[in-house]
Amino acid sequence: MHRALLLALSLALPGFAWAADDCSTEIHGTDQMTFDKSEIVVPASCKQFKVTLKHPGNLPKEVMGHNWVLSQTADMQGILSDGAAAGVGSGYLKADDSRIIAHTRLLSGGEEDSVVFDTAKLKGDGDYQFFCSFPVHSVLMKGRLKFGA
Ligand code: CU1
Repeated sequence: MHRALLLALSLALPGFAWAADDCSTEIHGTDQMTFDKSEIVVPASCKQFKVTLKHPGNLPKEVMGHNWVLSQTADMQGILSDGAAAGVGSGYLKADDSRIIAHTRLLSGGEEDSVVFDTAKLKGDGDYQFFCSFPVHSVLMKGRLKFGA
């Protein structure tokens, strides 16, 4: 194969599966205790979806840590209560919490993390929230996730 074509393919392929149907998104959590998105729409054509959380702030996770957690809206308060009890060392999430559909790790300023989850876990008529499980942050740091819209 032609060398330039090989190079072009190798550059294009790693991101291809995500780029084709926009099966990924990026969200920022800040030192101001906010997310920069209040809604995420997962296209029905996506078998998997990737969320990349970035924390462009400067504060350590013990002070202003952020994660991105996805669950059914009805499960959110229980996950938050158990997460607060689990503490910062556990990323403010109970270990192996089956109510959590997907989550990143808890980030300090300057860090980022990604999570990929199967959209088979979502229903088109489901009611889903994403949020940060650091205590109290979810008052501001939450939003809706819709599947198949
Ligand atoms: Cu947070």
